Amino acid sequence: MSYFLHNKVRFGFIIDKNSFIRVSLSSTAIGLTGVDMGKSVLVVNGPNLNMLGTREPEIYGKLTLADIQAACEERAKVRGLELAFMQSNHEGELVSAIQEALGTHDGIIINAAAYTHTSVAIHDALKAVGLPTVEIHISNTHAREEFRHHSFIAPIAKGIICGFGIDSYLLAIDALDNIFQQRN
Ligand code: DHK
Repeated sequence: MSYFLHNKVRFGFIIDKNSFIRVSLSSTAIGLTGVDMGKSVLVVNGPNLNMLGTREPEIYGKLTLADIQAACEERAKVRGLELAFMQSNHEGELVSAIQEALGTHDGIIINAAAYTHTSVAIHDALKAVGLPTVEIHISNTHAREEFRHHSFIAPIAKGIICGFGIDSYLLAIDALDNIFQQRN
C-alpha cells in the first residue's frame, strides 16, 4: 500500500479476482492505492478502421471507431490508466505515432489492420520503442483468408487477442494493466 500525490482529475475503484483493492482519488489529492498510478496506454488503429460501423458489418460489427474509443476510455478509467487513441490510413503516420509513444506511453495496443500482414516498418518501429505491445483484431484473422494468417507484429507482441469484436480492445487493456502490475 502506498500514498501518492496525483494532479489529474480521476476516480477509480476496482476489486479484482484476487480481491485486490485499488482506489484513486481526484484532483491534486493525496490518495491511497495498492498500485502505481499514471500508466499510459496508446491504442493504434490502422487503415480502414475509420470505416467501422458501415464496413463489412457481418465481419466487423456495427460499432463505430468512436464507439470503441469511448468503451476503451471507460475501461481505462476503471483500471486507473491514461489512454490515447489514434487511427491512420497511412503507414508512416502509424510508424511516427509508435515512435512518439517512447517516453509518453507505457504500453501499446495495436490493431494495424491490413498493415499487420505487410508492414516491416511497423514491426521495426514497435521493436525500436520496446514498449509492451498487445496485437489485436476485431475478427478472427485465422478463420479468414490465408493472407491474414501471417502477422509481422506477432513476433514482437506480448500477446495477441483476435476474434472478440470490441472485447479484443477491452481485453487488451486488461492484459496491459496486468503486465504493468506484473500479475502475469
Ligand atoms: C482489420 C482489418 O482491416 C484487416 O485488414 C485485418 C483486422 C483484420 C481486424 O479484424 O480488426 O486482416
